[in-house]
Amino acid sequence: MAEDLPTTDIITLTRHVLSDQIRLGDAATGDLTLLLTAIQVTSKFIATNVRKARLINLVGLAGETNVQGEEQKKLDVLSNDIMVNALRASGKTAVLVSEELEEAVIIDERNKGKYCVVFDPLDGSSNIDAGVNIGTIFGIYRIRPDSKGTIQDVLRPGSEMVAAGYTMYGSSANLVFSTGSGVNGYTLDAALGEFILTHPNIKIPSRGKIYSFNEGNSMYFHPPVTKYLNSIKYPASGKSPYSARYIGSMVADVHRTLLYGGIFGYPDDKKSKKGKLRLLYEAFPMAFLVEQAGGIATTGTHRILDIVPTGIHDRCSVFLGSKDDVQDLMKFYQDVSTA
Ligand code: P6P
Repeated sequence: MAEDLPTTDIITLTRHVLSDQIRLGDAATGDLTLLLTAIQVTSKFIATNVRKARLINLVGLAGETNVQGEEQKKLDVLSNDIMVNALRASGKTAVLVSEELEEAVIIDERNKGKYCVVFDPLDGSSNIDAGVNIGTIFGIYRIRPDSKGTIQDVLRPGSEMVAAGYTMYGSSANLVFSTGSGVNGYTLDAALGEFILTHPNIKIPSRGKIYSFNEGNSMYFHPPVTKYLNSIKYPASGKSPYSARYIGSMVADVHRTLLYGGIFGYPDDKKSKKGKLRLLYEAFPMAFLVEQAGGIATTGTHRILDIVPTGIHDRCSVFLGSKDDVQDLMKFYQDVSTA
């Protein structure tokens, strides 16, 4: 629960990030603060368009398909352009990776900065027309020392990210992010045009009562997943079964998991041999947040943040959530490896 924040002393995202910069003293140049401010503006802009999409007929197909071969929705295209333009104009970025762009964007010398941003501009877009919560997911690397900013600066483990977050567009716009010292949540006050601190220092419960998997893929699941799910659906005597909650929009499913606990999974299976979710701009940022909130993010056998990407659109198997729940899942993989 958010502590009772005094209404005459609202903490905006900008003020909160600035207080971080002041705390770091001379070590902070202010560049990350300005970058996060630019990202905040993109979230406000995208939120506005998502909210009025139905009114100005922005929903529906844009007539194009993206690198994933998925039909692009108009809001996808718009959100990607908003992000690329604002991040380039910030003068703080060197490399951009977007789910919507086949190649990485290398920023021109005049606008080049020292950060790389990987992002999914509008994740869960298949839900746009149904008015279900969707979101922007982002992760930030600092370019390597002596680098001029190349694709090698983003083909690094998620553990080398300096910040990560998401903005969920639903009944309100919620921006949740971390710069490596815990996780904070902000809610957009549209009248003020400011994200206000509403969820300080989010900590994921050590165990939850919810599992979030697309069980429509059950026939393809590998045995450890099937055995784990059976253990929480048909628990030993005396225990209550878990509840199933699955929205099909990662930002919404992860947001609920962060706040309520439990486990979210999109594992690799016999159909999606490498999994479905993207490593760089879906799994890494969410794993960063979940670990910062005291949870675990794994492929079942490996810590997600330790994976070294080989390509900017790599996929990976994802289980994340409450420490105890994810450790229970991992035991079923260990049983296989020791069998
Ligand atoms: P499925 C949305 O397309 C997405 O990338 C994630 O937001 C979500 O978790 C997943 O795919 C849903 O996939 O196969 O259950 O529709």
